[in-house]
Amino acid sequence: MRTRVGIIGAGPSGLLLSHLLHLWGIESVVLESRERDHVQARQRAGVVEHGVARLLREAGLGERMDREGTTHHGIELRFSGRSHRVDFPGLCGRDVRIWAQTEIVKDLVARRLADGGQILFGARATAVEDIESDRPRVRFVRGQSEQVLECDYVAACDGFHGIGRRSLPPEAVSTFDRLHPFSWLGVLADVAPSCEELVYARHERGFALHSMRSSRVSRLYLQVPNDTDPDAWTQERVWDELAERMAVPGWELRRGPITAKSLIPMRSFVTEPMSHGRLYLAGDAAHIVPPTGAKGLNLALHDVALLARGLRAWYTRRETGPLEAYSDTALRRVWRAQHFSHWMTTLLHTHGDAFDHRLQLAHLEFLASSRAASAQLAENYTGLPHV
Ligand code: RFL
Ligand code: PHB
Repeated sequence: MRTRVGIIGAGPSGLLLSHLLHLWGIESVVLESRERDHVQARQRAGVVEHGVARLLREAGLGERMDREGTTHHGIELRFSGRSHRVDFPGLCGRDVRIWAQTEIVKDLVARRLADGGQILFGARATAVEDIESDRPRVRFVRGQSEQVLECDYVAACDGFHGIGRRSLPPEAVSTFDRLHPFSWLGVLADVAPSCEELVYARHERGFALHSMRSSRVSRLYLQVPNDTDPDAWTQERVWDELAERMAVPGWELRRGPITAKSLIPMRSFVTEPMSHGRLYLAGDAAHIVPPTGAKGLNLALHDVALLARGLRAWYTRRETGPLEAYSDTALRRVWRAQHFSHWMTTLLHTHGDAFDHRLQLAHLEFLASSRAASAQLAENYTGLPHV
């Protein structure tokens, strides 16, 4: 099998890359180890930055996001039993869209298939070879047969556990890693959200986050120890803990049946550079951030927009500059997001000793009283256009 761009992974990054290339007349094949139903059902991110929402619209993928998603003009920070609203448009002139990653993936799969795109579900890539030549190849297994996809370029969009990153020569890459000593217990509940905007709460018992998926479905998270067994958390215990950590006077948490529970590790990770020869990494394959800053999905989509532009410059004008600049350009945004995600994580989670807790509270008080401090949060959360 032969194509121009071989893409490993049908998560948001692989699918958007394939779609953007198609819009510019560049053929690709997507290899995805899981089946379509599984890919479309995974519960993950929910916040789409201002610029990423525009990118999706420009790519013809904004229609359902604009009809069914909602625009959020701020978030609420809660600490010491009080609340501080960060007003995005007032502080930085931008907003965010609440639109689940699962929905973005559903739209992308439907659109690629309607456009005659090739997504091979159940096709697990096992090796990427000859990346230093101009004919790289991806070996993959589908059913009982082993096959080879020959390409001009390979894009590894296969997430943190994929094979793309491991196919870079070890001597050519550096990695930066930090695993936080706590995780999130994420739950999905059939109940109307108890707030109009996302609530990020810092509490002595640990962090809590209230997000949403629709007017009838809430998405909530609790900071828990790394070795937590989600089954040890009964529905009642989850709700009691959320209510206690998010409590402010006059506010009540609505409860309803919890339909899904999972444990989410909090990790920061970066690979440098994000390319070698004709193999390019994008999204979680190259970097992951703790979800407190809501950046994982956004970074992934920024990466592939950049990579698609580089490939277009090559195929339409034989220009190599944009592809050569891909890694450096992407990494500037990645490190900005790493810093913001790390900062939000250490600001809001219980960790360290009493001294650290006092520092957190001092910083939260500063955020609540300083426009400049709040503006920094708003700029980073809604997405920096110039990075
Ligand atoms: P994805 O979404 O992980 O997609 C990678 C795809 O590659 C496939 N794959 C392979 N296919 C073929 N051959 C192989 N050898 C393969 N190995 C893997 C996988 O099956 C998969 O379909 O990466 P992508 O596209 O880069 O997108 C990144 C985002 O998914 C990610 O950054 C965010 O979802 C991160 N994240 C969250 N971000 C937030 O901002 N807020 C969240 O609440 C949030 N929750 C999460 C998350 C990531 C999670 N993972 C990856 C553990 C919750 C979870 C559970
Ligand atoms: C989500 O809706 O899943 C979500 C929102 C904001 C975050 C993390 C996750 O920071």
